[in-house]
Amino acid sequence: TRNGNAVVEKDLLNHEDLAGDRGMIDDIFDETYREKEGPKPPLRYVWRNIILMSLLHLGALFALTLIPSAKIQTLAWALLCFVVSALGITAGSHRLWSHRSYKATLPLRIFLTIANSMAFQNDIYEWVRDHRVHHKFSETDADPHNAMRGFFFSHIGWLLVRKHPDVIEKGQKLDLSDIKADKVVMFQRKYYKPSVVLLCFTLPAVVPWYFWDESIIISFFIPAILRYTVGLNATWLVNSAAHMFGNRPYDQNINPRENPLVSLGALGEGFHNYHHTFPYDYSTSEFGWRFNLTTAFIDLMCLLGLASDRKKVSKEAILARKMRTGDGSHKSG
Ligand code: ST9
Ligand code: ZN
Ligand code: ZN
Repeated sequence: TRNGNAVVEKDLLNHEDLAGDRGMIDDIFDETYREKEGPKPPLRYVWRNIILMSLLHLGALFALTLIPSAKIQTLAWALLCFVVSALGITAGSHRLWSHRSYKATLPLRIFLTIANSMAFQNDIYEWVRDHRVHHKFSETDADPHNAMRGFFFSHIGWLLVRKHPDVIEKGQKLDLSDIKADKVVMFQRKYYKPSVVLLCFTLPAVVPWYFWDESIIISFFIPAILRYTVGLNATWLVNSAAHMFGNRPYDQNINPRENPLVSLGALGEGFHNYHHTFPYDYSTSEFGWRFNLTTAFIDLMCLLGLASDRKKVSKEAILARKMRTGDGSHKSG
């Protein structure tokens, strides 16, 4: 069996810390779903997205040529914007809102929502909906970035075409009541477009120009355009590379892999065989802070009293799962 409900329940029972009230979060693989028979629906290109994504990536290439002329403060600022916006995805829409793997107080949720708009990866509500359906129907027609359709589709292609009807059909049956009940998330959804203009493009560009007289071209292309494009690709590599390249120490029957390189760029999100096996673990990895700035951030937030209730799978449950369904790679390293 793949990581179906029975298996997950067993892992849960093995660990008392998980008995906390995560509720019935709809992120567990559903092995009863079958893809529809017959020919697949034809691809329907979304030319607006194809053009905008091409322009964005051309802009990012141009930005690379500007790096040697940029001030050091501007590069440091771009890196800071990268880390903050990435945390809005990893600690925010992913580990907090999609998987409910820890709890966050109002001030932290406000910070993560601001960081999330800076990352411009669709509003939290839409991200969570797509992500829960990705876990529940992983690598089928109902997975928005189904890696069975190849590297390009799971990386960026899925954002350039209309969704497979099964994504929408299955997605509409998900329980999103916890997300709808979060006023900060629904506020962001209401004001999403202006929040992106302000936080993803304007703020990153204005700071270097205003505070240390950086040229307006460099201010716009490096901390805004290049930082945004790198953040998108680092995220997309989780869907593409980490579903294809790496070991499967926890469950060899699923495609997601352990990919330390992806983890490095995605602040800890590349341990993807672990994550699909134990989606409720707040660290998305067995190894704490190793290649995992997001886990360090969440731990710091707990220390400051801004977060609590981290869900962690016990070492014993992890080992039992490795022995039962792993590929044996954990023994060699
Ligand atoms: C981006 C997102 O890049 C990246 C997400 C990556 C996920 C990563 C996962 C890995 C985990 C680890 C995290 C690592 C992080 C590392 C960070 C390090 C830096 N369920 O979508 P529409 C319905 S975004 C239920 O338009 P189309 C719904 O009614 C980049 N229902 O479908 C909806 O209406 P509403 C920037 C669903 O027409 C309606 O259908 N953004 C679901 O097929 C229409 O929805 C862009 O580029 C569902 N799942 O269009 C925009 N889905 O919303 C890209 C849909 O009102 N998107 N419905 O309820 C689009 O333009 C379109 O979505 C489309 C499909 C053209 C792709
Ligand atoms: Zn995945
Ligand atoms: Zn996930």
